[in-house]
Amino acid sequence: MKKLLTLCLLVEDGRVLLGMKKRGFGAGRWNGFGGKVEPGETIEEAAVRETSEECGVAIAEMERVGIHEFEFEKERGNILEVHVFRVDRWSGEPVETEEMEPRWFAFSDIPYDTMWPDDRYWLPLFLEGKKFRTKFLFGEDDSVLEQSVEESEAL
Ligand code: 8WT
Repeated sequence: MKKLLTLCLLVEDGRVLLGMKKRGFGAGRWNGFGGKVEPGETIEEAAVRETSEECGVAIAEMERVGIHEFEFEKERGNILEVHVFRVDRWSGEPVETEEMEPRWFAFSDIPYDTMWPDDRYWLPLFLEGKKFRTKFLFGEDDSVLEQSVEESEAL
């Protein structure tokens, strides 16, 4: 079984926009914007919708830069396929919503200790402008049990 999800990171002037998740899955962590792809929706449509819902900005230009396959040890065979987008143009200013409190972080000051533990493996590649494919297996407390991260031109 495979689930499709999106993850969008706005980038401007050497900074990246993260949101503090206020409730639900991943609450208490800084991460990008995104979520499940709904039936009848393309991956890109889902990325645009979720980013609007979670921080109020309308994406004008984005590029898919990575694909993750996340799996949890306690749910083997249930793959979360996460499509990662770098967002380079948008309209509107990020605003706090029920879901997220947005904040800009300098590339040199990323709060890895308060992020999903996979982020420290792949976000540096993202910040270098590289494309990537990853696989992560998570264990108890979302610890990383196995990981592979490779640069990939094609995706
Ligand atoms: C991440 C947002 C995530 N990793 N890096 C995430 N950003 C299922 S593991 C995981 N959500 N979920």
